[in-house]
Amino acid sequence: MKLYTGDLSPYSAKVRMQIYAMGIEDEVTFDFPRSLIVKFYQGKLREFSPIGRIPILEVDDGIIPESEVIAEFLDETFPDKALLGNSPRENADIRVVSRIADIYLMNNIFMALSQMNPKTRVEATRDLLVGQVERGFGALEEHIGTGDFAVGDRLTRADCTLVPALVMCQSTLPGLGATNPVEGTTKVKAYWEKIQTNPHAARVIEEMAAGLKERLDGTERRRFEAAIEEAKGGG
Ligand SMILES: N[C@@H](CCC(=O)N[C@@H](CS)C(=O)NCC(=O)O)C(=O)O
Repeated sequence: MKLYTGDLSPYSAKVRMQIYAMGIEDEVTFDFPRSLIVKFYQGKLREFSPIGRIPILEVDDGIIPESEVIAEFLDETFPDKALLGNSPRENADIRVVSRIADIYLMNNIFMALSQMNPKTRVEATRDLLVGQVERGFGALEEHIGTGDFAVGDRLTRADCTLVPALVMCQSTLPGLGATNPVEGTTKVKAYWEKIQTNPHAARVIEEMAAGLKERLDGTERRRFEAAIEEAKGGG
């Protein structure tokens, strides 16, 4: 199996964290070949995967898009290592936290990225999206557990989705002129302080930081330009 993934991509980080925590790195290789890098930055990834977004899991008979679907697939493929709970009820709690992180935090933050530049910002759009993120935090504060992990007493898929989402909140909300909503919470704040010491969480946090650095210092752009040049040369 091959996972097409990017360091900075929180949806990719979510699946990578799951793979690390399941201990299945021997089963899945990580890649983002030049041909796909070119398509990704030219907005043509949908020629490879109709949804046109990463992560994408390539399996023997085709591709699987969407981080949550890939996550379920990995759990079902390696059931003895699945990052779910001990009962249907606990699984429901895990899925609720994962959905809050995915849909109400990450999705709104992604849309709000278009409002980062104060010169072109539409305040009403920014307010709407930041408001939705804050509302998501209100729900998260109610649903998250009080132990070392988001749900229950071990690392689950709830943590794998939540950690990259919280990284995104930390790195983008100040740029939108908003306070990171983590600061206004009690349980989420305590969780965030603890989970960063977990080795699988720490690993994806570091990878995302490396990805952000590469974006800011131009390394990512240069890699893309080199990939285009090589593609033109047919090399
Ligand atoms: N719902 C998708 C979202 C994936 C997503 O938005 N990925 C971003 C990178 S983190 C992407 O590929 N964006 C490219 C685009 O929007 O064209 C998932 O869970 O996998």
